[in-house]
Amino acid sequence: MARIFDRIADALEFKGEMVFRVLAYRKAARVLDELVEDVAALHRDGKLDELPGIGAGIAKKIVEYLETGKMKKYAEVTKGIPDSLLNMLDIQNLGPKTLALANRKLRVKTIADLKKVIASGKLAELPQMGEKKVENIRKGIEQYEKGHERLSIAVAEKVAFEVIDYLKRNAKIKDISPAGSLRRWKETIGDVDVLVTGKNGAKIVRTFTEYPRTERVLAAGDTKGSIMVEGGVQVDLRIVEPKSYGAALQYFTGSKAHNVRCRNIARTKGLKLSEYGLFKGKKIVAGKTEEEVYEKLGLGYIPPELREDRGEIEAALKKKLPKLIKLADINGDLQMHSTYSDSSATIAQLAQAAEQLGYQYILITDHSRSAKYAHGLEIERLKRQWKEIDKINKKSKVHVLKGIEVDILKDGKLDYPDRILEELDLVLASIHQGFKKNVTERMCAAMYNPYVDIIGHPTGRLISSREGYVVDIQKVMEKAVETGTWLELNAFWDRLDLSDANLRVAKDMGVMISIGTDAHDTKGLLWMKFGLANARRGWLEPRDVVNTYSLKKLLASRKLHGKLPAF
Ligand code: DGT
Ligand code: CA
Ligand code: CA
Ligand code: ZN
Repeated sequence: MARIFDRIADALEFKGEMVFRVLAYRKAARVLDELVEDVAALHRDGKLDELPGIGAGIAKKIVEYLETGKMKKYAEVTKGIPDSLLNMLDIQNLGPKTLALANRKLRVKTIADLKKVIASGKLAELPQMGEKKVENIRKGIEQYEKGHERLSIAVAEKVAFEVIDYLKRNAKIKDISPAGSLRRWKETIGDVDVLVTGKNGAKIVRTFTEYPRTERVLAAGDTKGSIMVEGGVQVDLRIVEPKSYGAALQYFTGSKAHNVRCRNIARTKGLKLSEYGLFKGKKIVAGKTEEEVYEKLGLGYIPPELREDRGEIEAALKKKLPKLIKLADINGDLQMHSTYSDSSATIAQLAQAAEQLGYQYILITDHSRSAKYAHGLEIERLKRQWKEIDKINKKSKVHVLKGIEVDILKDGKLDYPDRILEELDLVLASIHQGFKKNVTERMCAAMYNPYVDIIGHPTGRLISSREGYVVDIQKVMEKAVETGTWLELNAFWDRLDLSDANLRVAKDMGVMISIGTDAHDTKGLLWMKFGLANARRGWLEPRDVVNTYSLKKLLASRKLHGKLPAF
């Protein structure tokens, strides 16, 4: 149902409908998508109109769909507009008006068509287009295609979890584990790999191909199978014997580059490593568990997140592997939004959800007043929020910290005066406007403000769709160390910003990292695991991350309480 509402919004946008009507459908789509309860049950109990953002008109359409399985509005607005065309609205820099024009004048219906009219120069000749606009669209297509050939970690993880759960319940298997890039927790995943042990391989593969969400069976044999799951996710399954499970897991976890190094090390020891085991001549010396394989190679266990041949082999040989941070080390979440701005969760609900995660503290970071699109807080409302937080803290086990995600404005100033920032426990400053204009300078200026503790999503990328700011991140890191400002690792799966590579550099420079989920509902707090995955891929240890601090230490580590400010 959420997808249908999104499609209606796309079609209306394409037709040049008024923005507020489009937004109403988008909002409905998001609310439904994030809904925990059964929508049919809500309807039965007459509670549909209690959903935030669902007006009478939308509620009627939900009921129509529940009762008839169809929605007239959907058929009406999408009539004559192919899906391939609407999908193109996700391309950055290509607005609905331009798309409609290209469709009408140049018969553009697919991305391939669009690329053709860009190459031929015909798109640039349309009224009000020009070379520069077209160049931006071309870049948008590039980014879109990059983002769509690989899956986000969040999508892949969910599919893998469901397939593994299905196999555990329906097939006779002994061990089961994800492998490949998913087990290494890469930010994007090409396909999902799953490894199992069990007696009857052919039967396990058959059960696998009967997974209810299978769209297509790509391969099915005695030791491997491959399916395409709804939504275009490929899942590869391998079956091995228990005596080879560890070696196979090592092999199929990859990365290829890491495996090449491992095999070479085996060779120098007069051994041979394959997916069947570690062999001396014909005799197997290790294979049951990954631990024994790594042990016998003289490396000691290397966590999957490090297996990229980025120095982990050298570190392992010297027994200098990092003691990676774990989810259990995390004492709190340092970025989230409440109903005061654009989230569906109240502060009390967030505190309660955080308690279930065993946290000591959370930082509420609603948007500041310039963020009109996100219902940013005027000073009056911010002050009202403080009162509510004080009240909640009297009862709550989790300490709610007063914070803000204050906009770094186009001129480099912050969206609130210092006298307001001073009142907050922690201040997170982020760029949401002017992505190309003096970003480095503006961020540095923000870091020189004694009340700014954290810079939010420092590169501004969206993995699936946006490249991010034009920013000298090295310089930002230098200033972060100099001023004692923390840089954020945003755990939202489409940001994961700082990236693993940037985190590694930051760690070596001595930058402190602050992890925030940027949750806009209580479920969003669970994204912490993606942040942790990225942190581990960036070699971070507990001491590199302020979320491992106790509440007391966290507050004592703010720049105003430490060695600074000398500026
Ligand atoms: P992906 O799916 O593109 O995100 O990346 P991976 O790493 O999951 O790659 P995939 O699915 O092609 O293969 C899974 C693992 O199997 C890979 O990480 C290492 C192993 N593997 C696959 N093909 C080869 C190969 O030709 N040589 C070696 N050494 N290992 C391989
Ligand atoms: Ca894979
Ligand atoms: Ca694969
Ligand atoms: Zn933000």
